[in-house]
Amino acid sequence: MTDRREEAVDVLRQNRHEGYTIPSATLYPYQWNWDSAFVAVGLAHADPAAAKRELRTLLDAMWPNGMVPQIAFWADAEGYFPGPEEWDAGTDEVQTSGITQPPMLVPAARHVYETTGDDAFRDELLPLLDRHLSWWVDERSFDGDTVYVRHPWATGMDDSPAWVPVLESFAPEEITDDLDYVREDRKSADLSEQRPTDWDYDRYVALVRQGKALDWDEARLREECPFLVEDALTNAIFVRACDDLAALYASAGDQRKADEWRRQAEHSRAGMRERLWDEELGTFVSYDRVGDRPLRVNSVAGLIGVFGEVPTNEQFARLRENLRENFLTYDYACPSYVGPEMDYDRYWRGPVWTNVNWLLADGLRRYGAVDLADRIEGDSLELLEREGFREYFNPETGAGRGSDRFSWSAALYLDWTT
Ligand code: 9YW
Repeated sequence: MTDRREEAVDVLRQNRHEGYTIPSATLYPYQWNWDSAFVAVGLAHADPAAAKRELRTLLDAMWPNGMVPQIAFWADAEGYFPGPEEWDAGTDEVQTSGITQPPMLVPAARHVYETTGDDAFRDELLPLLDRHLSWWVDERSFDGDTVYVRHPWATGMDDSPAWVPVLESFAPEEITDDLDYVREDRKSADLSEQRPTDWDYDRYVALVRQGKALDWDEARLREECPFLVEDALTNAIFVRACDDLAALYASAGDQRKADEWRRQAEHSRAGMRERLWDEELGTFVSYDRVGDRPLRVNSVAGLIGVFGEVPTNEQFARLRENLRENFLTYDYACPSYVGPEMDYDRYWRGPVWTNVNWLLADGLRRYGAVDLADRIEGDSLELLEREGFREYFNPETGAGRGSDRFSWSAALYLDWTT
């Protein structure tokens, strides 16, 4: 094993708690939803038992209605805001946050199943994954095709410039009367230039306090929450998740269920092509259901449509052009956002993230764009080898940013180098 691979295994071992892996010992001390999915992908070869356990623990945090939370607070920890009391949500089993994250756990489950060939694991997970994706359709879709989220943290790309018009559309005081809080994510001075701003944070916290005041009731939140967004990234992963669930059912011999989820994937894909495609930008964009408007920004989120094989061939030709002309002109692929508010060092406003690169490269291979996928994977490996397992990277200098010994960076390094 190379030194870097050994180090990756070590990062994951050190970040592992009882049955799950925390994203970062310095910033994120609990179980996060899509982080665990990427960790499971990376562990599938290196430690298959831990990969399966990771997903089982995540599904243990599922709410009775089928929502899989963004955070599961399995054990007490210091240093994260908002913590369990602030969210005041969860199940008899575990306290959780009151929002979800992109359903990456389904593609991860398929990956782990196909790597291990463990039929019992597949059969155990099938009904749980089915319940989760059914929740998206039943609780989080206006039209039965595309799905929505109700917090920037649920998108996984918290401070994307796409959310600004929605966050501007309400004053935090309109939805909560308590805006007192202390941030935990900027304790070290050098991080404050790399994290979301206070303006963003006030709105994130107000949305949490509104949710809590409404007892996380989906129907009431659908009426009152000012942030109801059909996120391009979540939808791309949702479409892929439906296809992957169909494939898992097919391998288990349940053709009826396989057909049902294949049809849902097609239906959701058609909805995305029709409503979320932006021909001028050459990408998918998110849609604000409250303001009834597209959120037109050139974010890598929209390119990840390829992960769900969403673009038609014509749309793909345009998307590839956009990728080449606007994203691959930086020294390191692939910046998370390009446009007027681009900031090379701030979180989802420009830096390169390895999980996004992994999704994009996987999707590009599905379209036969091997050269582009190789470029993205090659840059990711170069960054990880040179800078270590950082949370994100400056797309021009390649400098590592955010926390170090970050779990999904280590996990995806393992997957790429297997
Ligand atoms: C938060 C844990 C999470 C990731 C998100 C990333 C950040 C902040 O950290 O979110 O407090 O949840 O944006 O994608 O899951 O690594």
